[in-house]
Order: sequence, then structure tokens, then C-alpha cells
Amino acid sequence: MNKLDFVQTILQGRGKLPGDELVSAYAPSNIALVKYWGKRQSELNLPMTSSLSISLASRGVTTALSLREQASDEIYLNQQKISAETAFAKRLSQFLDLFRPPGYAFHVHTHSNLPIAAGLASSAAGFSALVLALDLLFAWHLSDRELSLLARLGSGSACRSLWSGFVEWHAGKNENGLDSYAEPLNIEWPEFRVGLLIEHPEEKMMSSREAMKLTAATSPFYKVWPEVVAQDLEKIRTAILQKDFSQVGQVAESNAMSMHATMLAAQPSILYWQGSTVQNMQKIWQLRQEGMQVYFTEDAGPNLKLLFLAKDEYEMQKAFPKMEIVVPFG
Ligand code: 2P0
Repeated sequence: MNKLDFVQTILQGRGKLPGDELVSAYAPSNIALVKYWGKRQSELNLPMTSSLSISLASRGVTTALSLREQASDEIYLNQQKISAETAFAKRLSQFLDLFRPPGYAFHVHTHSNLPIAAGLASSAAGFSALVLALDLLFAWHLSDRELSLLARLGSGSACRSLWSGFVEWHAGKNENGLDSYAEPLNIEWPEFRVGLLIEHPEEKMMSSREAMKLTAATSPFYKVWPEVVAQDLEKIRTAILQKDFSQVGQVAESNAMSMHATMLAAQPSILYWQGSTVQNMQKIWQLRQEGMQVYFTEDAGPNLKLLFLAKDEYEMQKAFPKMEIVVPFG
């Protein structure tokens, strides 16, 4: 099945009638605790494994959307007009082509309060907010599952950005991709904290999309990755339900390191780390030796995300003055 057939299957004849309103939607960014790394099919963004994330509440993307009878889309990011020639605009317009009524173009005003492409999942929040806005604009009234399926087409991890709290993306098995969607875990954990340690806000050196493809194709360690993820998912689900913070932290940190290990063995090697990444890892391990319950995770970028509990907020802020603290269940 190609993307357009997939979209038509989900929409089932729901109209593409152009409304003349301006709609707006927000989606939080999400950080994977057990990572999505590699696809079994790239046209429909079907992942090799399931994954599990925590959403970042007020850190995310708001997208305002309207339709105009004109030739080409107009895309703004944080109030700045983005040239249609950029990779960002092309990716967005190609996604919007899947929903475009003939003769219309979209005006997209995206506002992100995350550093773009710093490994903070801005594309996940972006595509998720866009799908929510499309649902409003065309009055589709899709279910959460259907919205998750559509968001996945824009960016895999976007399918996890429709909810707050812990979310699991089920990999699914079908070639048609209709069983690969995310769902929230029904648990509140008000003491859970995520610290954003943004030392390098600049663009990453290789997109996740390219990096996961290269890893899957060339890394001898990628063979064991699905098994690592299966075991980590089992452990982390149980630990979350039992609110066993140390176990959640250990699994998340070890899963992130395993993902980066698969990348190091790719040919050529992919290394997102900077000097500060390693220094901060060592600082976290030192704090842990001293009895602090703190763990890290790292995505396709040099910035660490720290996991800790409300009781240690003061000490953690003192140890990492630049860190921004997110309260996922605030
Ligand atoms: C994740 N990442 O689970 C993993 C961990 C980065 C590292 O999902 O090609 O932008 O659009 O499906 O979703 C980033 O990859 O990739 C990502 P596509 P995506 O959060």
C-alpha cells in the first residue's frame, strides 16, 4: 500500500471540503524511554520494534492551519517565512499533498518552543500537531487511533505525540500498517521529572531517518536490537506500573546506550555525542554513586535528557544549573 491509499483507507470517504476557517492545535514533544530505531518498511514508516515514550507536557508545537485558493503552500516557523526550497518546507508540503483539495494550498504557522533538530523530537510534535489541525480543518472527527496512524506517516515518533504521559507505539505486524499505532498507558506519576540539558541547540549532523537506515543496513549489532527492545519493553512496562523509578531509569539509560552502540558499529560510524555529552554522562554516574536517583536518555543528538523525581529537583538543578525541568504530569 502507498501513502495515499493508506490515507484514503483511514479517511473512508470523509470529505476534503475546504473550510475557510483558521484552526490551531497543540501537541507535546515526546522522549522515548525505549527507542524506535529502524524500520521494516519505509513508505508507511513501519517500525522494526515497538517503543515507549514520555510526553513533555508544555514543551511542543502549536500549528495554525488554513486553506487558500493559491498555487503553493506558505509555511512559517516561529513567525519566519520558510522558503519552499528548504528540506523542512518540502517535507511538510509533501505530507500535506496527501490531504490537499485540488486547487488549494495550505498556510501553515508552526510555533515550536523546542530547539529544532537538537534531538528533542520537534518533528514528532510538529506532525502530530499538524494532523490534529487537519482533523479540525476538515472536520473529520477521527479517533485517537486514526490520528496516530496518520501522524505516523509524517514521522514515526509523531504517532506517540498525541497524548500526555507514558505512551506505547505498537509496532504491528501487517503490511498495510493499520495495526501500527500508539496508545497511552493509563498511569499518572506526578513526581516524575524530565530534565532537558540543551548544550548544543544547533542542527544535528545526520537526520534520524538517514541514521537509522544506515544502522539497520550496516551495523552487525543491529541484529540483536529487536531482542533488546522486547526485553526492555517488558521490564519498563512493569516498572512504570509499579512506580519503580530506579528500574525505569536503568532500563531507559541502558536502552539508549544500546541504541547508540548499534550506531557506533555502523559503517561509517554514527556518533552524535559531543565532549559535553560524555562529561554529563560521567557526572550522572558520579551522582548516582553518591546516592542520587538520576538516569539519562539520549536520542539522535548530543543533548541528554535526565530522569529523576520531584524530591531531588533542588539538588538536580544545583548540579545542572542550565537544565530545564519538565513536569510531565503537571
Ligand atoms: C525515538 N528517534 O524513539 C527515536 C530515538 C530518535 C532516537 O524516533 O523517519 O523522526 O520520521 O520515522 O520519528 C526520531 O525518528 O523518524 C526518533 P522517521 P523520527 O524517539
